[in-house]
Amino acid sequence: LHRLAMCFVSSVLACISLVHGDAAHARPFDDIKKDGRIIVATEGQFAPFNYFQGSRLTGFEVDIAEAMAQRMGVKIEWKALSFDALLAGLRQDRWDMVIASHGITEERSRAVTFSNPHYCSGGIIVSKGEGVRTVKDLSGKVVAVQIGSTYFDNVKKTTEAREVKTFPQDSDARAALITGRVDAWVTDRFVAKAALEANRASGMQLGDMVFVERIASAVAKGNGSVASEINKALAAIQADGTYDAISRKWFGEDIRCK
Ligand code: LYS
Repeated sequence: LHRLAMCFVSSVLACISLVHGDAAHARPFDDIKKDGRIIVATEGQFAPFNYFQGSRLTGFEVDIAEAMAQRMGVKIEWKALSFDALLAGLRQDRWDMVIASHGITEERSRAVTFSNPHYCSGGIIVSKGEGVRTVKDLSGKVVAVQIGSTYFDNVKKTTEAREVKTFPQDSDARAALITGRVDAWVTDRFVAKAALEANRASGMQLGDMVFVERIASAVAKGNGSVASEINKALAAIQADGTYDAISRKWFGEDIRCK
């Protein structure tokens, strides 16, 4: 709406560039603070980090973001979108921040600015029955992963899997394993643990970790004022016990990077 209003008061040329996104620039923290609300995008399909309980968005990252926003003195307006749309939307200035379990990678760092990590984790092998536990065991096997994830890149890079099948959502990759369409599923180790607990009859079991990663929220490339407010808020909730309490509530342990 704001951008549309800008169109009316600015020249035709400026208007065209706004519509095409050339002139789109991320809101600095001062603007967000004045507005009183920060627009935060997540996926909502990655329990227990961000997911829907009925129509309610919940999860560890939702709680962490809410606690950080409280520290920053702003309210969150949540958006839930498919994983592959999230970082691209920062560039188009569609939201101020993304928190959706993104691992910090070189490639992503070229497109967005990451805050400090809010947890450390990694990809783990999940299989059914014996025999598929280690990276070596994945040789010649069919592995399911979510599209656009670090699981895809790392399974490609470190294993000799015969095929890496991609799925729009991580839960689709899980379903492929449960129904026996693939030999293994590689996902976040905390997601895997929760999935095992929720599907005890499925016969799924945990294997080895494939890689480790630091998970952070992201802002538009170069939006330093928002990144530094996020870092300050994260440090504050990690110092005052808030982070620890949220982490224990979801995982029974503190999952911050050590
Ligand atoms: N941590 C992984 C990544 O950075 C997975 C996130 C997937 C969320 N559904 O790609």
